[in-house]
Amino acid sequence: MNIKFSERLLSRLAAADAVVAFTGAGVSAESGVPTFRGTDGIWAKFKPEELANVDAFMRNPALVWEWYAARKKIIAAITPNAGHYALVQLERLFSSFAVITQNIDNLHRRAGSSRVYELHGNIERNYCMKCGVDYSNADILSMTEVPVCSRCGGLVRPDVVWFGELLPEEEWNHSVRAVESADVMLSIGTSSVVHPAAGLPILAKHSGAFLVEINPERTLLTENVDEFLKGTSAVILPLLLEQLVALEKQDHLAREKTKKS
Ligand code: BJW
Ligand code: ZN
Repeated sequence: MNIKFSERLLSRLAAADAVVAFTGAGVSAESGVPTFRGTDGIWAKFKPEELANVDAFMRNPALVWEWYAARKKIIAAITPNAGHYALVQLERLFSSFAVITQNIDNLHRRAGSSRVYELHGNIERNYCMKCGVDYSNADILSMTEVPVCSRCGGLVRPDVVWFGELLPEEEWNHSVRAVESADVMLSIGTSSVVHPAAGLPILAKHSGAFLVEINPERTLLTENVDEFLKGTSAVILPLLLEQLVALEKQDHLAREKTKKS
């Protein structure tokens, strides 16, 4: 595919010291993890409130666990895609680069991103709601009934953030700090409907960052961004990386020439 990004976008990126990539379910779609909303989303049939909240879990832990066990299996079997890997390469071009993700699938870390803040938890972890002890996915998936704690008999739940729950404080604080000092923020593959995470791109813009959105569809954020790059993350991110590296090479050659003359 041949997309030529704007001079404005490339020069803002080339001049940036600090960049933040804020990601959502769309980034993992091309790895085979279904998104939440939209016609193909995992919630096309279920309302999020029916499964992703603590009341639903207490009412019917077997149903909620059935859903998480299925997703744990899908996620364990897939691999990061070209979008995740392009973010790993981009990290090397800036003095500060953070990935802030709403995704729980651990694919950014598996791809090799070194600074990842997970705002909605991680599906590879589980804990007892009564005594807090951790359980691995291997422990959980070997159980045939609803997982209960072998130490205290409490219910075990996935370590993810459900509706009405607070986001992990440390991850949130680090994210806000990274966003406030970003020169460029990329919002990638998120519908921008779930708060407080959806407020981060707006915070970046108010703090002076150049705001870019990558998504095949327009979202609630689109009218606020400086550049909207329409397309999927596994296509757009590698192209952006390629054109940025080409620009840096040109600049380097130009500087070498000036030194010689
Ligand atoms: C592609 C693509 C490709 C497709 N390439 N792109 C302010 C206003 C209104 C409500 C609230 C508010 N503040 C808080 C609330 C309540 C609530 C909320 O936001 N509700 C809204 C739905 C209205 N928020 C909360 O409850 C949060 N907690 C909180 O606020 O605590 C304070 C509090 C305490 C007590 C009482 C009240 C408040 C917690 C939110 C937790 C969200 N958890 C989930 C589940 C995680 C576990 C799990 O996975 O099972 O997180 S919900 C779900 O949505 C998941 C996601 O991380 C999150 C965001 O979804 P995302 O990533 O944007 O996915 P999609 O599917 O929506 O979009 C995919 C996008 O990709 C689309 O745009 C596609 O076009 C695009 N795409 N293919 C690139 N190849
Ligand atoms: Zn326990």
